Amino acid sequence: MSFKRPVFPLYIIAALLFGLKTYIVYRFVFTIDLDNMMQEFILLINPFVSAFLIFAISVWFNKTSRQMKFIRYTALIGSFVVFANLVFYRQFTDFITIPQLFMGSNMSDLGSSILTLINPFDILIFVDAALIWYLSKKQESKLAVEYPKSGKVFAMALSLALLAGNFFLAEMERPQLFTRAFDREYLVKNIGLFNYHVYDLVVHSKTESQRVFADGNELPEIQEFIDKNVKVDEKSHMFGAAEGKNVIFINAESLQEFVINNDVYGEEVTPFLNRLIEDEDTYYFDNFYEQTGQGNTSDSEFLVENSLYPLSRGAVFFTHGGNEYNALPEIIKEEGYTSAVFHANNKSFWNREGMYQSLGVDHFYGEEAYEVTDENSIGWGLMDKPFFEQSIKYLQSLEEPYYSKFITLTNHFPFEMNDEETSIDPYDSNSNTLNNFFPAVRYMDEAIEDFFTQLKDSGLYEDSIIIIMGDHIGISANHNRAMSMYLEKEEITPYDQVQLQRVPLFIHIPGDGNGETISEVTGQIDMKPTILNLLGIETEDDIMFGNDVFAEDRKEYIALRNGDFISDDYVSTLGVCYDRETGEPIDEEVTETTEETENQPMTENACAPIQEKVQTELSYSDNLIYGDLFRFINFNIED
Ligand code: GP9
Ligand code: MN
Repeated sequence: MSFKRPVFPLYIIAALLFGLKTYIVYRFVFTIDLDNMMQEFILLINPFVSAFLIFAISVWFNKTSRQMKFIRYTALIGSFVVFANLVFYRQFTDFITIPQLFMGSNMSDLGSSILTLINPFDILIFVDAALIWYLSKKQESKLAVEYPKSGKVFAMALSLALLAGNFFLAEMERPQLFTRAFDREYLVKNIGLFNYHVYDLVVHSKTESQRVFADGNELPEIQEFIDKNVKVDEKSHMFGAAEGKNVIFINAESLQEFVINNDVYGEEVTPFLNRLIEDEDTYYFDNFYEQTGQGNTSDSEFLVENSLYPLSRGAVFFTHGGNEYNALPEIIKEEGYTSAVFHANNKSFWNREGMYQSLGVDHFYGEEAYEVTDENSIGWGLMDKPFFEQSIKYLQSLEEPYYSKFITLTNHFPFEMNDEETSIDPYDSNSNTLNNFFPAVRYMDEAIEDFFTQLKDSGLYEDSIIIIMGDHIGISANHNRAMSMYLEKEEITPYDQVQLQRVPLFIHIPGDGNGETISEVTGQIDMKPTILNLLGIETEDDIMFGNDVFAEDRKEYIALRNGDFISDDYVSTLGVCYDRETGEPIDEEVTETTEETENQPMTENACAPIQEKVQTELSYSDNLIYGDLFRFINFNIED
């Protein structure tokens, strides 16, 4: 049987071009950290390995026209995947996960943000696909392959061998690469964007099947871990301090701690909040961390309402919006509280409408509850000042006592402001995002000040406590150069990066008089137990991973969603243990030297014992959500 060998097979041309393009994007467009030559090498080979793997499938098509069609569509779809990840990366410094693809409604709502994330030069990403398209149509006879079976098997075997080689190097460079699934940058830089997506798909199917097979068997083990490591026996001195009062919770969009008591060219960024810290009725927490993942605001809401961690992939509001929970609104309803959320955005954004039902929220005032015009909106929608102003009437109509949450919107990337509402000058650096952040934060500060006045004027203030919490960072690591300039630091180290994850927390209790600044390490996971304690509500057997922020005896660490943590003494990030006070890395200690290990003593990092607990805690929280385990528990409130 005769077969045809082409001049140069198109699938190889396509793999080379596609590999080269992907490498250029990895190396020069994504900001992937490379620490050594091995990492450089792996990053160089993996785009070619995965491109070869995909394009080599084409040799199995017997009809050359089908073969050509496969190659050109693969090049086009592949280019689109690179482009989509790039746009996503510019916003989130992260790669797309499968659950996020199902959040189309959110993506389309990105509106003005999306346009700022696309660059005209991005069109170059499609150049190779266009060339392949042309060649596949015009030069089919010269470039198509008709191999005998042995040739096909050889192409496949070669591509799999290359892949195995790549995986082997990757696993050597980064042990446990595949088990630390949340470290997406490591996955992409070691196995490539496309293999990462395949891996993500496999993980996704696995977690989906977890619910089906779950039977609640794990619950005693989780409860035991919580009893031993999390639960505090003593009630804090603030137990019942706000009994029967209304709770007004302000979710302050993208508000970070570093702007508090700070200035831009001599102008205070948050004059109202700074004064609020000094108020005798305010408890201010300056070492309070956000613990969100890919679900941003919705993740912070999830943490607050449940004292569970959001997921490492996707937004739990989307992926597990139908689960059973034992959320704060449900618990306090038993004590006669009404709950309401105010947010002038689409109700479907982050699947809030669906999730709020699962969390037991009684009323959700979304965009349609507000009068939104061109004049009173900017960026993502209704500006914060009219938002608060228009909310007062609804707040007055709620049955007391209530737990209400206000989610602000103006201080959201890309931090657009109009001239009339801009009170301070932007910063001047190479990052427009950071520059514009300051005037937008100042606007939010003014909006919150006005809201306090309105609460007082309408008589709602006295019977309420007001909690203000930053939901997550607004300035990502992409802006580190500008950030280091603003903070007058030589560089932003990984330690600094963790410290930048601090967001402000204010607990303002009118009439309290004992307010102070509290510097204990605390986090969003602590909000549910804190609010329950303030209201004097005791729960029996609840599953929570946080503590009351006022408790003397607290869990020894705050875990971040990526597995990093902060304890009294240490900050652990990217596998390095830092002294929390000095920010200096701590040398590994030699823990064991046996005969066999004499040449290579075993070392242990000071953070290791806590690290282990953090991993266990995060995975227990994940299991509770993936297995929908709350459906197997009957919760009771203590009388
Ligand atoms: C949108 C608001 C902002 O409704 O919550 O979204 P974010 O991107 O911060 O999650
Ligand atoms: Mn947000």
